[in-house]
Amino acid sequence: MSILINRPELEKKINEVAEVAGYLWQKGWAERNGGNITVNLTHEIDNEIRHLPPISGAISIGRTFPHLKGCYFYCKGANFRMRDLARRPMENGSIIRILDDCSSYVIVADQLVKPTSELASHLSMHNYLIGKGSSYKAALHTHPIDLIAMTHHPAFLKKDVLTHLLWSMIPETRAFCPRGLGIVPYALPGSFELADATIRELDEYDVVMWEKHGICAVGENVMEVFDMIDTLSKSAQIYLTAKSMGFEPEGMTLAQMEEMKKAFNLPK
Ligand code: 2HA
Ligand code: ZN
Repeated sequence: MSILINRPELEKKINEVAEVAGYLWQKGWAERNGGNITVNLTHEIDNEIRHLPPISGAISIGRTFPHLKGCYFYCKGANFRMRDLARRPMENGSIIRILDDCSSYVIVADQLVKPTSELASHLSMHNYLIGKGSSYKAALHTHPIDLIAMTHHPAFLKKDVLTHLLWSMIPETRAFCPRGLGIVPYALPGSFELADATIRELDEYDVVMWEKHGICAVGENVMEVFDMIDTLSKSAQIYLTAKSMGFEPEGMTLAQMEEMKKAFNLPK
C-alpha cells in the first residue's frame, strides 16, 4: 500500500512533482532517464512514517551532509523516466531518509527504487540551503535544448553574459528569475566536482547552467523552480528565433531594465 494513502499533504507534494515531470517530458527536456527532481519532505513526515521499518539497508552516499541528519526526500529514481514518473511517481521514485551518520540513507517508501544518479549534487544543494536557513525545498535538474545549445558558445559562459542577454529578451524573465543564471564549467555527470561547483554558484544564483549538459535550479517548491527554467527557456527561444530570422535581437535597453528593477524591487 502506498505511503500516500490518507496523507493528503504528502500526496499533494508528490502530485506536484508528477505534474512537473509531465511538463519536462512535453517540453522535450527529458529524453530517456534525463533529469532529476528531489524535494525535502521532512515537514510532511508524520510519526507513523518515522517508525516504519526501512525497505532497504543503509546505502552510503560517499560524503557527509551535516545539515541533512534525519531529513526525508522524495527522489526520482536512477534510470527511471520522467514520462513514467508523471503518471506513477511512487513507482519511478522513492522517499529516502538520511541516517544519523549524515553520510548514508535508507529507502523508506514505496518501493526499492534507488535515487537519481545526481544524488550528490541534489543533497549538496539541500545541505547548503538548510545550512544557510533557506526555506527552499525543491531541486530540479533538466535538459532544456535551447539553453544547453547556448552553453556551447564560449562567449555565453562568461559571468552574467547569459543572464543579461536572457533578461533583456522579455521583461518577465528578470521579474521571475531575479537572481539570474550561474555557470558551472563542464564536469562529469553525477560527480562531487559537479556538486561542489554547483553549490558555489548557489551563493549568488537560484539557477545554474551546467555547461553542455543541462540546468539545475532550486526554490520553494518544484512548480516555482519549473517556472523559472521555463521563463529562461522562453527568453532563449526568442533570442534563437530572432537569430534564425537573420538578425541580432535588440534586447531591452539598459534604461528599460533599470525601470523593471525598480518597479519590481528586484535584488540585482
Ligand atoms: O538523471 O540527467 O545528469 C540523468 C541525468 C544525469
Ligand atoms: Zn543530466
